[in-house]
Amino acid sequence: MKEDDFLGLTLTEKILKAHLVDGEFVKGSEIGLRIDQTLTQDATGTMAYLEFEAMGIPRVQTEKSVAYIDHNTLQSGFENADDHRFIGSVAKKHGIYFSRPGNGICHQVHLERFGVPGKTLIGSDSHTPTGGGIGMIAIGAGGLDVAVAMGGGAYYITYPKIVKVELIGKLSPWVAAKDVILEVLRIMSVKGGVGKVIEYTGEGVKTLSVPERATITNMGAELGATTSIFPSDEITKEFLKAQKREEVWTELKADDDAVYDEVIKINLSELAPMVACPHSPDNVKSVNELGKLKIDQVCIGSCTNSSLLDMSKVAYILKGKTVDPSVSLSIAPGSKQVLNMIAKNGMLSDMIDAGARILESACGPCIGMGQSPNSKGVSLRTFNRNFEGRSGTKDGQIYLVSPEVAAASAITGYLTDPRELGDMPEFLLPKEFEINDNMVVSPAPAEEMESVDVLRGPNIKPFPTTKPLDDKIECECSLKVEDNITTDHIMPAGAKILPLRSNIPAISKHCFTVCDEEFPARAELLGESIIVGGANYGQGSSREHAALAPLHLGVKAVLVKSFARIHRANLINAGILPLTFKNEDDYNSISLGDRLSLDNVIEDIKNGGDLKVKNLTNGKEIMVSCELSDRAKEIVLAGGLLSYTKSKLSK
Ligand code: MIC
Ligand code: SF4
Repeated sequence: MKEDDFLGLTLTEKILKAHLVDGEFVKGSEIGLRIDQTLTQDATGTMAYLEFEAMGIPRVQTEKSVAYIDHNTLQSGFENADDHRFIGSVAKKHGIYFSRPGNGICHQVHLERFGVPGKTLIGSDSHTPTGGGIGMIAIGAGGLDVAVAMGGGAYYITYPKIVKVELIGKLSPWVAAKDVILEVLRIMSVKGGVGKVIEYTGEGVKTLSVPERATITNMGAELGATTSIFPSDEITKEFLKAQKREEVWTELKADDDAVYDEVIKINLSELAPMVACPHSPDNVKSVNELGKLKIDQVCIGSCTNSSLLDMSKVAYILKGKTVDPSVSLSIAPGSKQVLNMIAKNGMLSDMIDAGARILESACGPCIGMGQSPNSKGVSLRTFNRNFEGRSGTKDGQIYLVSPEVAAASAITGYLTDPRELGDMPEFLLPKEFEINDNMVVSPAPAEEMESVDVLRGPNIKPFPTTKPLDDKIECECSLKVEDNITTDHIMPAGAKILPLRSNIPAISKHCFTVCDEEFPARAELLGESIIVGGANYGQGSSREHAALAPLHLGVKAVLVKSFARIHRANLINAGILPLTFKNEDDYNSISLGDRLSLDNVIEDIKNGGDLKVKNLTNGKEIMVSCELSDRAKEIVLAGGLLSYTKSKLSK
């Protein structure tokens, strides 16, 4: 490609252009991208690999695909261990690197060891945009999309709007990268990023290290954004050099005359420590506004804030102190590299001395795998999500904060502004990280692939079957829900349910039980049904189980005011119709139990997606929309992406 093809472009456009394999560069239209790298984690990975196997492609076609084990590491039964073994064996057979349990959280490890500036990465986890911290276009996707990309297929997104977040100034002592992204969330809200890429620019960028940038791009997922990205500059180069990977560095930035769809300016010098209050990451207030909130628990870790830099700050604050007797403090360093380095430099000992409960390098409490707070417990967490019930305690009060706020508060027993700690030393990244990739297993060489056995446990059930779209749908509304329904509502996680991720019939019994205990039984009894919801339906995680469980329960269509990006794609991939109200007020015209009917579905979808829904219970007729790209139409008509891909491959 010629240099001057790139004049006047944003960084996002440059990378998208270099990877465009289908479609045109028109805002709002669908484009297909060549994917250089993929990642999976275990909670979504078993399904992704079952789907990959079903496509019948012997070896991954990407430059690098990595399978991580980091979510379901609490092995309270055989299920999770079986899943780990399955993923390890399938990875070996099909050309995928396998990051063993204990090696760390996928996003942290991928940033350290595998990410490459300017490359595209999709991951079966919504926080894949962490890679934007080193200038990747890194996007969270459903497992099936990742399986297709592993097979060499394109990944499709809506050509996004690009938001410039111009950073000026410099963070004050004890104010953190977490406070930057909380400020962006305060400004934009959890649905403000849908259909957009957030691109960080401005002189303030060079004051932020790679781990700080990665905290910001990681939690951009909570904006609903397609992804977030920082330029790849000298700071990126230093980070990669310290990881002994300098050779993968290239300089990447937007052109000076790049044109953006929206501009937001943030003066880093003016920010103060912030908190996202229960139960939404955009419910942001300053620490001072909240005052001396009494706390019961502090959890430090997760893919947002578990880097060596974060741990250094925490260790400094805890050194020589004792965790307040009324508080339980847990710390999960993000990777084996981080844990090993703090073990060697004495920081781990400072944490242990202070009374911290050290957890393995994994997602842990972030996904409700242990450390659920006490009843009505107030828990400060350095994580990225505080949805109701996600911690495992239904009435738990979860506040999201920076590691600095978390550590300072663990000592005092109440929400504390870390600026009260006085002068802050300069925290620097090491010139060299400790490198030892012995927990990453290489795939078998091509000539030995055949002989690798895939090891399947009894809990691993096949991908659910789908059938081509029916021309007439007539069924009841089996559930009516409000705005901002998260995938944690649709398909809850936590220690009890996560082990069922490889078993759709079993996990479906927990579908939507947070909102309505009776839903799974009711839907199953009805055989076929429609779910009705509000705005931003399906926000949060990438789990395709939030589409596969409804599919198993016979849900034919989901009719809402608006959808979150990944979940809408997952519904299409599962062959479930994603419908939106033409007039949002019509939401009020449907009640639970109403019988709904749609005729001429196939023709209407083919002709642009305006469909009439007759409410046979109250006689009302409303118009709904199912606007799909040509490719998405074919997928829905075929009964989902797997059937569509299989039929394409067989041709
Ligand atoms: C999450 O943070 O919600 C998860 C668990 O990482 C999910 C993936 C999953 O449900 O397995 C995500 O963010 O995509
Ligand atoms: Fe794991 Fe939490 Fe990050 Fe999801 S958000 S990948 S559960 S650490």
